[in-house]
Amino acid sequence: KNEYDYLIVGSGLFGSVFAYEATKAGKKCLVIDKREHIGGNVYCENIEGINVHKYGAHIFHTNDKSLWNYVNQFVEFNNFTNSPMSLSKGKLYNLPFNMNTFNQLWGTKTPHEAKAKIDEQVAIYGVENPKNLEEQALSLVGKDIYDHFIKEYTEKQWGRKASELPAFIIKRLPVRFTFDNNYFNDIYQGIPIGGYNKLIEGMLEGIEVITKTDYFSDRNKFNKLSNKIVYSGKIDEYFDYKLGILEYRSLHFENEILETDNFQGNAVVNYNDANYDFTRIIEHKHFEFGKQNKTVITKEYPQEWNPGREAFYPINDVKNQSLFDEYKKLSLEEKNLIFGGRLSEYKYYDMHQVIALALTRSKKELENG
Ligand code: GDU
Repeated sequence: KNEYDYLIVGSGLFGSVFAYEATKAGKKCLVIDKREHIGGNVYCENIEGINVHKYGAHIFHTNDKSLWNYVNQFVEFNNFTNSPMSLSKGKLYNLPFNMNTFNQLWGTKTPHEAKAKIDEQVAIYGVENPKNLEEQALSLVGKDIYDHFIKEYTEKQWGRKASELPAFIIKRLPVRFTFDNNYFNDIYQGIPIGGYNKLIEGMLEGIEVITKTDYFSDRNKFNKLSNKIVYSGKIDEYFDYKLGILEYRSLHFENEILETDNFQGNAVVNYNDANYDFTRIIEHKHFEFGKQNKTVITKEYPQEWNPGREAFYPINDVKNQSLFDEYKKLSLEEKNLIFGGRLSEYKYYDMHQVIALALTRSKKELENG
């Protein structure tokens, strides 16, 4: 018998939820992570007393009450509401697209006026069956909104023409005919009070964790330690890239500490215009209503990805998706292995989706074994 029931590769949300559930069921787990800290991309670095979202802004939201209660058992969440602003052609607008945005853009005052404006533009620029992001956006919201808030932002974000991107990316963004700047439609939303590290630490409390340890540095040794492996890394790397490399979009973050208590008055300001190389500025203190004297801001620069860089957004185009499907087939043939999470499923997941998935997978696994 091996020393552990589960070796968990990666201490992000998938691995941490799985480890917590398995331990609760009486299983022995070892969690390893190649980074020097736990938490994967939700990890926060404390700078000047501010929790800096080191791998990009994370705002928790869900419609599922049991999931909300689940995360709140580890750390209480605050009532932060994401209401990003967008700087476009020198002027600030509310997001997501709602009555405030339409008023700022066109001076429309009623839903009727705003709808008429959008309908008029959709009639001119929309198409019957949108085949790409540009056509999708023009068909949903028309040209003014597309030109002010979507085209340039999207082309920076993805490094490709909007007409060459899949339509589904833009379906994430809500369009509303109410004066509601809440970016998310979900009932529950917030940030852990004291930061995301508390969430992960709560899940991994009492569980053996080794950081700065790369599974691939000695996978034979690690495989022998446990009966089963729970893997949340890149699926193509698991198979030594033998079918090819899955592509991603990467990000580069530049932090600045500023000698002011309030730089932009909001956690998230998107920079639509192409003359800025970054897509947004995050001012982290606002996630927790911080009262510190200084502030920390992060400029987010999209980057081409290569295997040496951090993999952030999967490129779910036809080519990459079919390569993923091939890897997925291989993964289903592996015994004693459980895959899960954004990188091993090559999916643009939000946090609540990853947690829900880890709960389902661990339940199934622990009931059977
Ligand atoms: N988009 C625009 N203009 C914008 C914002 C987005 O065109 O001002 C397009 C882009 O193509 C983008 C897509 O819409 O790729 C999706 O936008 P999201 O803001 O949902 O993209 P992200 O995943 O980068 O956003 C992340 C989280 C969100 C939220 C956000 C912070 O996934 O849930 O937390 O950061 O406001």
